[in-house]
Amino acid sequence: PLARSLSMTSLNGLPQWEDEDLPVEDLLLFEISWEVTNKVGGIYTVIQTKAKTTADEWGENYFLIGPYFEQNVKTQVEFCEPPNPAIKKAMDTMKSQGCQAFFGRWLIEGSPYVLLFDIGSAAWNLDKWKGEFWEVSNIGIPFHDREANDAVIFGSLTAWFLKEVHIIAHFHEWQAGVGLILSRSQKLPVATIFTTHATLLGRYLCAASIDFYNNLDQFDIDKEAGERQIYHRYCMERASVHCAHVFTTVSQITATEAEHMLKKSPDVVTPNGLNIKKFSAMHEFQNLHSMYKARIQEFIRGHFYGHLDFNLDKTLFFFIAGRYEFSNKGADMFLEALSRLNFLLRVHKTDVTVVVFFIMPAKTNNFNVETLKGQAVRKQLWDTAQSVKEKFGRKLYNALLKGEIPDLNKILDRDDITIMKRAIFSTQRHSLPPVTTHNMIDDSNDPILNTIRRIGLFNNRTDRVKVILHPEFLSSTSPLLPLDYEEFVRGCHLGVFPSYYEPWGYTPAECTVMGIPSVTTNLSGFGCFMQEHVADPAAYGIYIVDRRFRSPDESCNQLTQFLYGFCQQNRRQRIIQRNRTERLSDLLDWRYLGRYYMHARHLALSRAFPDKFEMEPSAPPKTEGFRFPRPSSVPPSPSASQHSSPHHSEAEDEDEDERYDEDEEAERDRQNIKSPFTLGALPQGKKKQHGEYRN
Ligand code: G6P
Ligand code: 1S3
Repeated sequence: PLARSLSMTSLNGLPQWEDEDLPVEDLLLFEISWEVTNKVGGIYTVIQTKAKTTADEWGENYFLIGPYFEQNVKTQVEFCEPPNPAIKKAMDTMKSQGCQAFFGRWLIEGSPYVLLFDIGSAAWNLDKWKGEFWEVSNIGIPFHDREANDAVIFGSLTAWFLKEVHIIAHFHEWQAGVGLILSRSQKLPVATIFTTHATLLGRYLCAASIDFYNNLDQFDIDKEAGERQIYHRYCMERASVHCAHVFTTVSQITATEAEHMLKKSPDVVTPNGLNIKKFSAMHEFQNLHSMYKARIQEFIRGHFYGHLDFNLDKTLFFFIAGRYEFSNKGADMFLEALSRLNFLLRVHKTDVTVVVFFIMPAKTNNFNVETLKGQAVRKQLWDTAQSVKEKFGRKLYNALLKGEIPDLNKILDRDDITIMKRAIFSTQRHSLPPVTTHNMIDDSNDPILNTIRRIGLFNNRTDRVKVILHPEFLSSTSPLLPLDYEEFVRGCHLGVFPSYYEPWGYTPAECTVMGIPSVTTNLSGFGCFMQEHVADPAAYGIYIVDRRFRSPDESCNQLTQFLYGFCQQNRRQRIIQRNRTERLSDLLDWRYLGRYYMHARHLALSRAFPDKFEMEPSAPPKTEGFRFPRPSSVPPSPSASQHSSPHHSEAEDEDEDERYDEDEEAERDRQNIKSPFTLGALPQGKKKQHGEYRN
């Protein structure tokens, strides 16, 4: 329990610390990030999904601070008056000096309050603030680095605001770090936390194809940062880490990286969770898979028009998605493995076809004509079939009314045959189905396209692996593939993320909670977390490629084997595996993982205000201690779990009811396996939680 509780009263409308007892419930928590209401990458997901648990704990005392962009705000924020007079006063002070700040509710689960600073409106202060930042940190920001300049404005506004209210402030990533450095240098009564979701140097060094993990302790980090012209950013990051009362990273692997790249080990590892929605019907997620797979199949019918000589019912959909960092995200290794997989499927004369989607945004000039034509041709065939069907139906109906069975050879007339022939002619094409859906601006230098050219995966008829690069994030309003990302993932069979640099890795985690198997690596935070918590990850549909202790070629072979093994599963095995995958969701739930953030906050308070707060002597929550055992009944790994009977028949594949066998397995496991929630008492809401701090 805390030695004394924290007290605040209002002085001129602003809160002041006092020594009298006042409930800690009145503390305010601010979480600051460039990605609040502003989707750039994975940090947005962290903040957006965690909001609900944090709002449950902190209620009206939880606020997020981010940058104001009109476009984001229009669709995500509902403006309102700040409920807290101190916040309103602080905002008014800032506004009176020309800096625009907006307040409202972010329309996501938990609907937390957001405070957004308009960076442009405060830009006239840039030189002054850069000077002040230099005074306290000796970090000089070059005028041409727009992002770093924005970070100084954002940080200065944050620190200015924090001066007016007393709180816990949790900063994410270097872009938010200036606010932390300034708060500390101005000795504001704020307990600070800094979370890094990657290190700048780690990201740069890995992208340069350097043998990073074997040389972690060898780098001259100042020199490396200087050579890459990120010295000032790296200084901002490193200063934030060292100024914070509590420093956290998203995984153990990033903790080790930080020890070397930022010269500090984190105080707490705060793994990323998700906001898990459980369906009341257990099979709902399987039904959704079926439903969205049908939508993807529809797209494939158009895209491959004239070349649809493969069986869509035996076609598997794989995908990779994320920030377009070709080697960091493992797109290089994935393509190489696909080339090997194509070879294996061809020599073994498998009837399975694999269609692989690359969803990685690049610069484009919209969709290309050939791709749009594909969907138009498909639509035309559909319309033709519908009109012939209608005419056929009418004639049949009339014949039946007369008590006749129509002559089926005459029921279609010459016109019908003509329009059908014309429709078939329109499906002739003289080119292969396109590898990319968009006109790429830098086509000749695009790393994915260049690799495809080198390995020759051009969607030939003989290829068993087909490739589609969709260089834009998905949207349900797309004329090509009208699905949002979640729907698309649900419709696929396997997510493949063989990253080399991946501090956490939300993409495989998202697959897991939707019950879609995925490939990850032991260089990703998620992969290591799963290895630690699941006895036989592959049996649960989490394939972990060893990129740490093997050569790239060996890792690529291992990845190929995973993919090939996956292709050998029958439908029933895939259904069983999806059920198992989905069972791991609890592990990734913020309701479980939120405890590490909570611990970080408690620690920050006890360090910032040692005379007022003290940590419980009990050990900090650990990420270890819980493990999913092997599934009870079915052979553990899919590659080892081929058809259970040598006389396996196609009918077996089609027998979908067999999935209910798996329900029994699930039920058995549910009784034997403890949920991670049993690991220790979870905070039971605000009162009790804060009550723990009391004397
Ligand atoms: C889900 C559906 C089944 C469907 C199956 C297809 O389990 O509930 O009705 O047959 O998906 O699985 P597949 O792996 O072949 O896409
Ligand atoms: C980072 O985003 P990224 O894709 O550049 O932060 C994410 C959220 O913590 C993390 O999942 C990812 O691994 C990092 O790389």
